[in-house]
Order: sequence, then C-alpha cells, then structure tokens
Amino acid sequence: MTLLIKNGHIVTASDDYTADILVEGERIRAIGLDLPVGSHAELHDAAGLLVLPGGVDPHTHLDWDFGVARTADTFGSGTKAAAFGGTTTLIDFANQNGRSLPEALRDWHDRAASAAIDVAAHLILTKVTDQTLADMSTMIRREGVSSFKLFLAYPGVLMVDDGTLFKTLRVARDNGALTCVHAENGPVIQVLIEEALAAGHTAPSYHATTRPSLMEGEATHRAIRLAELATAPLYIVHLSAAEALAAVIEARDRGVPVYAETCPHYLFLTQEEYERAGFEGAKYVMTPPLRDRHHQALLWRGLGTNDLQVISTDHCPFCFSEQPLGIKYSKQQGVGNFNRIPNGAPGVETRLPLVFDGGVKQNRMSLNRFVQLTSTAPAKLFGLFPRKGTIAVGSDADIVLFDPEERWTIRAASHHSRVDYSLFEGHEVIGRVKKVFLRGSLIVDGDKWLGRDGGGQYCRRGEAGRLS
Ligand code: DUC
Ligand code: ZN
Ligand code: ZN
Repeated sequence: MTLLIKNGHIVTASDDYTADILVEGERIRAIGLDLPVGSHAELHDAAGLLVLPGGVDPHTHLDWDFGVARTADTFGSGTKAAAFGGTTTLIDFANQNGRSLPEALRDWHDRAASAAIDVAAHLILTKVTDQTLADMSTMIRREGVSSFKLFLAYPGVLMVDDGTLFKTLRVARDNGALTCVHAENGPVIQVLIEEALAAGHTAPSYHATTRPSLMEGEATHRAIRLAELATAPLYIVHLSAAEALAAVIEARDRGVPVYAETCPHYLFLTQEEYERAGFEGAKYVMTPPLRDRHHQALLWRGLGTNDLQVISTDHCPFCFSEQPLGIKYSKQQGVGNFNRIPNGAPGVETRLPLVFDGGVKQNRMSLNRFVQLTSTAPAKLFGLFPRKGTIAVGSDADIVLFDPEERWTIRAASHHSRVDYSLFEGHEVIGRVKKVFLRGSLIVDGDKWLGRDGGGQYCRRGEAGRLS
C-alpha cells in the first residue's frame, strides 16, 4: 500500500512546515515536495489541516481488574475510542495482582489481543519477592516491558512499602527501565477515610477531603528521595497537586532525573464537581482527586516550564449507572459509602482536542509543545521513539489529520468508549480529529470507523527513562 498525504501542515515536537508525506507499507518513506509517486498511490489532501504524529497515551487501564470492579472498556472498545481521539499507541497497565510477572503479562496479552491500535504494557508490582526482582529483567529484555508502577496508596490492596520501592528502583535502574509511582500517603489517607465514615460522611465529596494534596506532596517527595538514593530515574503518574509539583521542581533543579505527567481532568476541572446534586459527584471520583483552582494554574505553568513532561489520560472508566449490557460494575457501588465508589474516570478520547484547545488555542503552549506533551515525550521516556512519537522517514506511519478550527461539543452520546458518561459533557472545544492512520492504514475517517479489533500490534519497548 502506498499513500500520499498532500499539502498538510506537519507539526513535530521541533518543527512546523508544509510538505507531503509518502507512506509505503507501514512506514513513512519520504517527506518533501513534488515527491515521485506512482499512479497507484492513495491520495489524501490535508490542505488546511495539521498533520500530527499519532498520540501516545502512556496511562490507561483497559479491561482492568481493580479488585472491587473491572473497567468498562475492553481493548476493542477502549482502543477504538483512543483512535477517534487521535491516539494510535497506548501503554496500558498490566496488574501483577499477586501473581508472577510472566503470568500477569500473559493474562494481559490475552485481553489485549483485541486492540485496534498499537499497545504496550507497564507492569504494576504489588508483591515483590526475590523472584519478582529476577523476573523484572526477563520482562524488560525478552518482553519489552521497560516500566513498572508501584503504589504508595491503597494499603492492603496495591500499596508497597518504601523498602520494596527502593529495591525495585535499583533493579529497574540496572536494566534500563523506568519506575512509575502513584504518590499518595496510603496509611494516613486510610485514617482519614475511617474517621470520615465514622462521622457519617459518606458522600462523594469526602473522596477529595480524605486525600489531601499535602499527602500527595509528601509521597512524591519520599519517592524522589528513594529514587535519588537508588540513583534511578523516576516517573510520577497523574500528578495533581502543587505540593507534588514543588517536590518535582526542587529535584529537577538539582539535576535528579525525575519526570511527571498530569492529566486533562486536573487541567480543566476542579473539586467543585464533587458538589454536584445527588450522586453525580461520583463521576469525578478518581485518584488523586480533583483539586482547587490554584493547583490547576500551577500545573499549566509546569507544562510550559517543562517541570511536567507528559499529558496522559489515566483512562480508567467505570459506568455511572448500572448497565443492562453485561457491564457488571458501576459507580453506584458507592452509594452510601464514598470509599466504595470504583476509583477512576474516562478520558482516552478527548485528550488531544482538550489540550489543543486549552493549551494551543488559549496561548498557553506552542504547537510543538502540544505534540511533545501528547506524543513525543511519552514515546521517548517509555522506549518507543523513533518508531512512535514523531513524523520522520522510517517512523511508523501513525498520522493524525487535525482540523485546528472546527468547533464542536463533547458528548458521551457520540463517543466510542463503552462508558456511559464523559467528564467533559457539554464542553465546547476548537480542534477536531478528522483522519487517523495506523501504520499506514486509514482507521478513522470523520465519524467512520475503518479499523478492526485485533488490528493493533504489541510494541516491545526499548530502554526507558530518558527524554533526550
Ligand atoms: N491510580 C491510577 O493510576 N488509576 C486508577 C486508580 C488509581 O489509583
Ligand atoms: Zn494511580
Ligand atoms: Zn491509572
């Protein structure tokens, strides 16, 4: 298959120019003007459109067992939603769940076989024995899983202690892998949750008050210090709080290789959402919780100053209502007890338009920075670059044609996830995905789906933890 994308305005993390792109098979063969093409080439006119590298979302939970609930999207539905949002590669979380790492990864592969875009896996470590530490190097070298996530929250479920994190950091460092941390102080939060429930405070808003930003800052600082002692790179996931950002800035200013992501919900929404009438606030129960406005302004600033390097979605969808369609779990599990609300929210389909509108259109960032944050930096940090994350000769032809002027309104009724709501219902944005190519195949054409379950490939990743 040969195709020619003509007249588009190509944007990468470093450049911004008008040229044509020739794709042969699955890769970009040439970029330039007046490229010699045979008459058999499929032509796509991109005049007036931005030509972006496919988005790389390094934080999703598809078909994910969170103990009390399983996320609503399968790999089929979640990757289709991602594609409609301009994302062509996901790095999804496989959960150890007390098993050996090879077993956990095999289980993830069984479920990920239906992916319609390219996927890679991080492993969540919940029980770290000497065997687990030994298995890490096999996962990295043979399976291309070059990042691991550990939780400093959820005692008794997912949380590991500081010694475990420290040991893992060292093994990851020695094998060219990146350690990702969910940084909140789990035991202190547990005390606050028990006190709130004992006082009869059961509404969704108590999810936020029992997870204070100070305890995100404390755990972020602690994780950084452990990484420093281990001389290992560190990646803080879903950073939401000013205190956590301050810890990251302080360390980066001293040259410590710490990186952090934030997510669109922290950039556009505040904790006022928890005050919605009835049980509606449960839709916004994710961890860390939404914060007040002063955190938000600092996050935007951190994206501009490169103190934050990535925008991911933490797509972790649970339906709001009980579903007749075989989706067993919903936010309704937490009526009468905020601590039982399945913890997570959707977002995989709206990342690019939201960040383009709130970032580029609102003059908070350049087009290059937009591409860097949503595609290039995650590809580099997690060992996918230059196959993914850019538009260059030899890279996979994962390409998004994006209309920078189209105004539209986000509605769950027209999205592609199986989840029954959007955090951004009714939110008007400028900027819309028009066509998406995955390794040279057109998979999204306007509102038409041309991809297929199983059309994605597994990406073995290389060394992780460096951005240069
Ligand atoms: N952390 C995540 O990264 N996702 C869902 C829930 C959580 O605590
Ligand atoms: Zn987390
Ligand atoms: Zn997550």
